[in-house]
Amino acid sequence: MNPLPIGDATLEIFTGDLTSLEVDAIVNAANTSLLGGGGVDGAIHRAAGPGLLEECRGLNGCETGDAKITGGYDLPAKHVIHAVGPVWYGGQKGEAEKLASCYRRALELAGEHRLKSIAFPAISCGVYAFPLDQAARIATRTVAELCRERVASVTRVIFCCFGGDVTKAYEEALDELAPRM
Ligand code: AR6
Repeated sequence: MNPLPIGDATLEIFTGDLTSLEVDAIVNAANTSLLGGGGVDGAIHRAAGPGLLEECRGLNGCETGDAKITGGYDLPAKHVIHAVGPVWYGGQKGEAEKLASCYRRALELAGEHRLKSIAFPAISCGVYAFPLDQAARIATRTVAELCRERVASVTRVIFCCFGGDVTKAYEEALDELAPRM
């Protein structure tokens, strides 16, 4: 699938490991403690080395729907933006708004640090059990809105998909989006 141009940015899909990407920031699907965990969070901490956990200890955690930024340490990415997605409780507990807020806050932080390239995992789509198709639509729409309004500083947004089912959901979400942009 070709990158989708929106505003000053392009949105693209990459299938593979987020920790391999040489970008200004990768986004972590963290928990409120910001002290590590499994899934992509575990992979990021393993690849970044102990300096990342050390910096995270000083951040005092993070609320659901919010994000905080650190260095990238041993990662090829310069920064890590730790976003805390919602746990899926069935959809009536503000899950969609909180997930959109993660993407918005991550792009705002990228803007404050004048970052140009950013890569997101499918936040909340693993352990937190957010339905994949809905999450992919929220992720792509929220990012596209900020890029279209030229609120975001980034020129390259990568949706990093770990596995074919995730890639398919994002391809469909971007397909839905394309005619409206
Ligand atoms: N690169 C890209 N994506 C990955 C990678 C990777 N190396 N590894 C997993 N994914 P999850 P959540 C995908 O569970 O649902 C942690 O313990 C994975 O396939 O990592 O937001 C935290 O500490 C899925 O599509 O995050 C929290 O406690 C997506 O990343 C909790 O899990 C998100 O899955 C957060 O749960």
